[in-house]
Amino acid sequence: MAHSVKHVPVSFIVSNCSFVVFVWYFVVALAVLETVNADSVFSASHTATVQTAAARDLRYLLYDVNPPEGFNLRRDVYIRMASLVKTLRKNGDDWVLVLPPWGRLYHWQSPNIHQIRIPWGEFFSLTSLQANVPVIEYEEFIAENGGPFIDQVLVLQNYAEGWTDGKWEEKVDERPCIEKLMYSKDKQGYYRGWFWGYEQTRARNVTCISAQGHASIMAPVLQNNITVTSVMLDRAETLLHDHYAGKDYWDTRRSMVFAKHLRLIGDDFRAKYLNSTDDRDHTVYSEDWTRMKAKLGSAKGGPYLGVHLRRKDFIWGHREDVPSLKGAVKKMRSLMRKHKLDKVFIATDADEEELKELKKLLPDMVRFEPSIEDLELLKDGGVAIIDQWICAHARFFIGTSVSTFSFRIHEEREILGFDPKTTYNRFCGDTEKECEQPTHWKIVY
Ligand SMILES: Nc1nc2c(ncn2[C@@H]2O[C@H](COP(=O)(O)OP(=O)(O)O)[C@@H](O)[C@H]2O)c(=O)[nH]1
Ligand SMILES: [Mg+2]
Repeated sequence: MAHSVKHVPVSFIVSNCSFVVFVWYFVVALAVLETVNADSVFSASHTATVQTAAARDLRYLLYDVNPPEGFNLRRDVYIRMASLVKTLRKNGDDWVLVLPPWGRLYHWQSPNIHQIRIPWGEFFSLTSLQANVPVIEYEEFIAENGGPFIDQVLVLQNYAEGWTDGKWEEKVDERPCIEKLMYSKDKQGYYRGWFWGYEQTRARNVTCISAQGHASIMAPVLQNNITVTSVMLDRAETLLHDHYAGKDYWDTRRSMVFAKHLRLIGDDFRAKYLNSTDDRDHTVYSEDWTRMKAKLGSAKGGPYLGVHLRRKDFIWGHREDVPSLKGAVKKMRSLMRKHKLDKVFIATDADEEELKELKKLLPDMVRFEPSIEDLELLKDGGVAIIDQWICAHARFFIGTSVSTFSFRIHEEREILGFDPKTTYNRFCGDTEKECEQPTHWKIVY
């Protein structure tokens, strides 16, 4: 729980600084003039429909996340949705989670490459995901479902009135939409909107739901108040983790194995430029995540310092907890001395100007820099994963304060069995007084 709260400032900063995203949002909002006039999904007629069939009905849960959110918060939301699907499956119907195609992410700015409608299989191992909870790609859903139709979209939102009497309680209610709806009715009466770039996709119904609580709070609504086959939760990040860092969280997290081709590229790079191999570094990975149970402290890691240096929107806000480049380099040099490492691998989203400065300050730094051809193949998401994979194999790692990109590296290192002292480290701001270090979240197997 404490951890989910920590995410809040990140989204806040992203939402405020992503001017381009803001403008885009505005344009879309203007285009959407229709207000929702939907059947009440909470109406008595729905509730009265008792399921009598013995066979479990096949049902689909789709979801999407607030557009400005980045890749790694989206990975976190997947964990929440997987948890909800597990709850739903325990209670009745045969629910399947439909993976929202990747694309249109604000940070994926490489020019001239096609980055939309990307299936999860390009970034993650589908068989690994499936060993945790039934999932299918969106295009499979279209095929199985007999067309690009989603029966019901539920747009999740907070409560307009906030917490009543300053008291937190879990609740969910159908409410009027607070924000302007991002869906509009077409001539046939279907709802059109952003469905991951699939322009033929439409929804039969759209309703707003105020929800305050953990993901499985939606289970009774999906089971009792809604009887249609496919339901999409939009703004799914509104829901919190059922149990952050509990067994179910870690099962899902461990199942999010990176696609093999990305791991192989990362491994080749480690061998070639960082003198790092799994055998020597005790980071042997099992293809089957259910059998991966490395002892804490067993991984040694390659002879390099791994760094995640988050810039862009993290420095635009002049945040106190993010260092200057000079400050960061000073810290890197001191860590290299302390741990007797003569190589440093840097993953960063720094712009060209900052990169130039960084190279001047630290001429020996190693970075993964794909050619244009490689980038077309891997896309920005694949490059980010390779960066994370290489950082995850370093003898010592230091990341950036409250970056979900860094958090996902922590988890990867925890899975590989690193000593927590080598993982839960972050840069301090140049003038930051209390520089609290990241929390160690232990795997529950
Ligand atoms: N390749 C690469 N991309 C990065 C790096 N840091 C940030 N990014 C990009 O910027 C995005 C940051 O958003 P997000 O994943 O939500 O992480 P957060 O904003 O740091 O919490 C990532 O998804 C990447 O696209 C990095 O070190 N390497
Ligand atoms: Mg982000």
